[in-house]
Amino acid sequence: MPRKIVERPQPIEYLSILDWTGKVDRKLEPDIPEETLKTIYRAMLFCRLFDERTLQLQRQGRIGTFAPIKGQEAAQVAAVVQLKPTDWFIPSFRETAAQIYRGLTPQDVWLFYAGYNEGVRVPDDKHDLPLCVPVASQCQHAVGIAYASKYKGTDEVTMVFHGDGATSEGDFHEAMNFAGVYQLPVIFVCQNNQWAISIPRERQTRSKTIAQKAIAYGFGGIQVDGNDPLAVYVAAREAIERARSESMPTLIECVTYRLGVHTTADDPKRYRRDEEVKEWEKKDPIPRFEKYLKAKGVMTDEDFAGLREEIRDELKRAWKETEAKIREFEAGSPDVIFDHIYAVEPPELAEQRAYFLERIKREGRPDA
Ligand SMILES: Cc1ncc(C[n+]2csc(CCOP(=O)(O)OP(=O)(O)O)c2C)c(N)n1
Repeated sequence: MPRKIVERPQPIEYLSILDWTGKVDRKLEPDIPEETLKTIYRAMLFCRLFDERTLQLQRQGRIGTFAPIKGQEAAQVAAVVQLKPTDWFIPSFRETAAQIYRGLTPQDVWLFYAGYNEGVRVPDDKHDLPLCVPVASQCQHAVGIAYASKYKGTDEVTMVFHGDGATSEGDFHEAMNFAGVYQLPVIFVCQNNQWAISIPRERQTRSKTIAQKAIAYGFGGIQVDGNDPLAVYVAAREAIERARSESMPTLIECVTYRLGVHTTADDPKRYRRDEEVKEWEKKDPIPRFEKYLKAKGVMTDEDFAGLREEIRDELKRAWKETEAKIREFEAGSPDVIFDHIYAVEPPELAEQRAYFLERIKREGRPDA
């Protein structure tokens, strides 16, 4: 027979449990302990307030440019909350909520954006990687780590985050292929926030979903409402289980929205409509989760307000500490910019460092 269907196309599942009005699908609602629900909420709110404060600091010129996460808190926190500390967490540059949940402090993040490498130094006992700016390159790191975990026979799972734009990069496809061929315990979490700087989702790919790209590589993909912490939690739970017990990868597409700027160097008014943003503001994961927690009797309005105050105070203290650290670093020698580049400094860099120090001696510090 010259023509036939080789295989029936695999359908892609879409999962949503808590809609934006606060209505829950009782049949799908996961049984999450109250303490975990509160932990997820606190982490989401913490990062929303952290994000607002970081934007102010950047606008005041106290730190450099950064990528805000406003709107993507549920997709990040509810995905990582079930990882063990020994599992591997690999972020891109927009996973501050997940990074902070995994143990990075606001002081670390601010120090990094103020220009100090000390802020991205991950303690040796942690199974986390520093943020990755080259789009999709972290997918390669993730499959390498997952391959090592499988080779060593550990039960570690690797979770890597990337954007919708990253799915157009060769690195993403190579990583997906490698994960499928070697059946690696890795979970790709795509934060489909609808925009890759000024490129909208519909110009990124002709595929109907991003999740379906997993089919081509021989494993499962699922699309979830990324602003619904319950749906993200369930999809992550299933993917972690599949990775841990069957050593099989999964691609989770979290349909979410970047409510703010791409980075603080960007002006989205030049390419996207305000009405679009307003529509997505209605689907904001934080008020949605508050409605759920209130209806369930887990938290009250007073609890929400109290928590906001507590977090604001914590952030105030954290910035004071960060400023003190910055002053301490500033008092040091500016040739610190040559540190942490190579484990062993190559001769040309040593020459540049010596020239720089000599010039400072002659002409004074450039920042004085
Ligand atoms: C390899 C590479 N190419 C281009 C860039 C410039 N760049 C930075 S972010 C970005 C868009 C990324 O979009 P997406 O993957 O959807 O993630 P988002 O920023 O929306 O979270 C681009 C093109 C880069 N950092 N790395």
